[in-house]
Amino acid sequence: MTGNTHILNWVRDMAAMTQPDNIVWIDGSKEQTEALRREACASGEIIKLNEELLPNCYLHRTAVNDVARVEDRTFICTSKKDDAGNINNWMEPKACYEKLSKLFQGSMKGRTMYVIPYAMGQLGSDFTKYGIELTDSIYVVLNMLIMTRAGAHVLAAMENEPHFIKGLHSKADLDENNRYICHFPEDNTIWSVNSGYGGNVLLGKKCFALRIASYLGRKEGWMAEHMLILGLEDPKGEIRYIAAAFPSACGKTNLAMLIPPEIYKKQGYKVWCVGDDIAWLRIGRDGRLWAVNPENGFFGVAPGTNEKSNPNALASTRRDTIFTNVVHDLDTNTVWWEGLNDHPPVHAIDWKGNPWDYRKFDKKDKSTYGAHPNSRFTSVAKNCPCVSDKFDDPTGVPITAIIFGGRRARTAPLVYQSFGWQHGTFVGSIMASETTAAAAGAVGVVRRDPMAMRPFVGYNMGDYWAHWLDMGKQIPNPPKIFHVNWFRTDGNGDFIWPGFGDNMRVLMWILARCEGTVAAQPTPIGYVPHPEDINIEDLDGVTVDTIRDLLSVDREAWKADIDHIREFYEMVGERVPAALYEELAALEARLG
Ligand code: OXD
Ligand code: MN
Repeated sequence: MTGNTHILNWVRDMAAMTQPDNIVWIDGSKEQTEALRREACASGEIIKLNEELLPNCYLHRTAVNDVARVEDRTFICTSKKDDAGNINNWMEPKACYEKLSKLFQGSMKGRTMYVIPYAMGQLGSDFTKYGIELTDSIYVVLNMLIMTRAGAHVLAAMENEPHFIKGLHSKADLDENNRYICHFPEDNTIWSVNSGYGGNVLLGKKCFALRIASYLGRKEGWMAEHMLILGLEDPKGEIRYIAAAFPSACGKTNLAMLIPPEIYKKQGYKVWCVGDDIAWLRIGRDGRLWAVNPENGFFGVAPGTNEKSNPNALASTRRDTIFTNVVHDLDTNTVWWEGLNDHPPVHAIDWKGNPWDYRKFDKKDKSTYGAHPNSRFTSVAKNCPCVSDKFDDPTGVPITAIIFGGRRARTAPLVYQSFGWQHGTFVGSIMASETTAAAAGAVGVVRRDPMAMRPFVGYNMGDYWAHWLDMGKQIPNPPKIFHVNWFRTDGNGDFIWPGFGDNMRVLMWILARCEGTVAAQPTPIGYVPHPEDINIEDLDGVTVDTIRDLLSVDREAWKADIDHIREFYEMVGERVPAALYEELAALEARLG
């Protein structure tokens, strides 16, 4: 175990409250992990899949009322309400501890408490932070062993460490009316109760690596962002790294694992994945901004993942993976989900555990889906065919460009470049996505999601923007900041840009701008490419005119957006930096 009394005392106190029958320390050994898998198979918590077709893979189903992150039950508990800000739900820390203590009281009776020592980041790196998660769920343990670096070696590294993130999780009764995901950034503490769904219970991910880490980043002078990291290698073997923030379910995993179009592949271009969801960024000794992916695996959305959309992600799921809420194919003892292929299994069980008849499937009726739309795979990053050889590098990778992106039918062009860091921060702050016909509710409703961090900033959004502006002043050689929109539609509502691998054509323009080898046209919103500078070689049905249309700046749509942005800033409140209001006024003036 450990001699670290900070850890021992805290585990003792949490056990006194939750009253587990046993306490088991997770060491990460093959033997212990295998024994836990056997126990979870025996209890039905997980199902072992076909060892030949999907070696070392398992299927888990959550409770039907527990399938996604719960933003309305997620709280930031700072002593002052203003420090959490208007975007976050807030509870006074003492009141929250008291309220949740009642739910945790005796919640592990008859169960085992697992103690998971884990690190976010590679051991020995300046970036790395430690956490301990206490949980009564073997599913959580098995996922954390994939998603983080966890086990005895981490506990040994924490031997003299007073600072670690204290995470307490109990499934309790899975009561959705008493489900709480609470963060106490001033105490380095996370309490999560009455859920068993990944984003609510794998406390290293959104809770620690984004909410608590963003708070620590501000205090300590670094940044925690909802960003993928990819490396683009040119034929000379030089690799440039890009970090990109998109709202949840806008294709971060697909972009991070992009397959270059044939025209680039045959010249020797390659794309390497460093991370698909979270980036921690620090100023390096060379004055550039450096990034690591603090995670160790991918917690990806299964539906829509296939051989064409993302062969690398699919390949990552072919072994050592935990599938959650997908279809169980009984004939082959494998898994399936909507969009995997055109061969749904004939004898199958759906995500709720009921027999599933694929012939009744109706795209418009969610109740006929075999896999839940938010069903997931938890896969080992190192199993990804395009994982970067810098994945484990404790120094991380230097970032050349930052990209923000959203899903906009008309307003945002395919790509534009900000005028500089301050304007780039403004561009990030006004990021937005529109709801699509695929989801319930009105079509085209704009949700502002600044830097894709709306659900994940662990403090006041205005202070977060101020921190971005401060960082810009401190980075001697900052990345250039861009905005992309893969989702412009034509009059019929069809996407104009092919997306997926062809997004590399846009990345090439972005990198050329960073090198200073291509010109651009200044517009009121930023620098937009000359249409002929986006490479459309071998791109069926896309002409220079298509690109011209994709790059057009619709002034009226932007003017209409200004009011929406101002309303949003007012909602964020008094701490919105003056510099961002100045950028808004300047944009308005440029639009005329
Ligand atoms: C998310 C995720 O919801 O990564 O953003 O799971
Ligand atoms: Mn995410």
